[in-house]
Amino acid sequence: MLVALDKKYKELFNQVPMLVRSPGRINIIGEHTDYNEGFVLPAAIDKAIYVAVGQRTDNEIHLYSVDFKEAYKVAISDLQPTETWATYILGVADQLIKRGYKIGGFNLVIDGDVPLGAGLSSSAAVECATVFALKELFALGIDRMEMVKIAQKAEHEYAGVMCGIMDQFASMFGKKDHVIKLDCRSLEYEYMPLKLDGYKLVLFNSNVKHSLASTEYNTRRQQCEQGVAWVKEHHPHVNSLRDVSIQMLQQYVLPKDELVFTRCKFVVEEIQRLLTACEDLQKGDIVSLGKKMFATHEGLSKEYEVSCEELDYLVNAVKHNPAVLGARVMGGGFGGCTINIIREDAVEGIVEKLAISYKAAMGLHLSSYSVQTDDGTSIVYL
Ligand code: GAF
Repeated sequence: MLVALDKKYKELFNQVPMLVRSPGRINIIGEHTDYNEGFVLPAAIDKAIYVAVGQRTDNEIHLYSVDFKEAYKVAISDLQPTETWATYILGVADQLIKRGYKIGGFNLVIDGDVPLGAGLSSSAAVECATVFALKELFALGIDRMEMVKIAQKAEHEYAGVMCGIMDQFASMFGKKDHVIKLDCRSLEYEYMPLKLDGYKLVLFNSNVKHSLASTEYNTRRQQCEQGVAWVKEHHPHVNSLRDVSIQMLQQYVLPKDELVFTRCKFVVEEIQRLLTACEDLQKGDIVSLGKKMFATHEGLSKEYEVSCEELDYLVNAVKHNPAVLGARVMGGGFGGCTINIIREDAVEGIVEKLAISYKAAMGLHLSSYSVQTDDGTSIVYL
């Protein structure tokens, strides 16, 4: 793919490009906790977005997507969101300019093997690849954490999704054979070795993406903020669900709005669940970790209501299989993938059977990926 990308760039722009890779991500546990100042436990994976970039002598941005076989051209002075794949790249350029970084015109060709709309954060990977490439190209001297924030803001302003920091952080900071325990309040992080002796991480892609995803995501965020505001009326030090207990929710939120209570309760419990899951990981107790993943799914499905029929089907179908330690919907929800911990020797059989039954039950094709953890954003040398 890289050789083809390099070739395409040379063909289009008659220039030697710089290549940057930024990976997709998985998240072991800790969902919808990042924008509530909780913890997350993501890892970068061996599926990535690649960009080939080079400077231009004018002030224009010329883009080409190999996937979509489509070009996009705009003057730097005319940057605005678009409804296309280009928006993530333009959003990053816009953020850099708004923050006073000097960038000129550039060419960029994009390709990758992160499945789109599968909940593996292809958009964060595009943003991180772009910000890293532009930082190198224009010698901007921005550190990784700042790049993460720029990428996240690009998603807010150009894709309209008020995402937390997890996806961009994981793409930028990933480390092979490790998961990252990130405290989304202090932004302190710790790499934890991921040892799954005899087990594999397998993703089942439902191949659905419900159109409500981004609106519902933003609604969940508002519901959490509402819950915090009601608690804060009585406990002024409370700034996020990280500071809130179930008892506070029962006292101040439940009487006002049961739905907001249920949403907030899930988040408070998920933050706790993640902390105990980290202890499991440290002890090498992946059986216990797996059970927590099922519990997370239950909460995401019944309380936070970000699952869907197809994802519930995929989790329920493996739930009682002794070779599957844990399974749950991963990422924002409303489609995309489930993440599963499956005994190595059982993977093939389960994938085969599930593909057949999923097709019969939902009328949809099931894709599956066995993923490895990998390093974060970097330059690629051919
Ligand atoms: C999406 C968001 F982009 C993340 O910030 C996070 O909130 C996740 O959904 C849910 O955990 O991937």
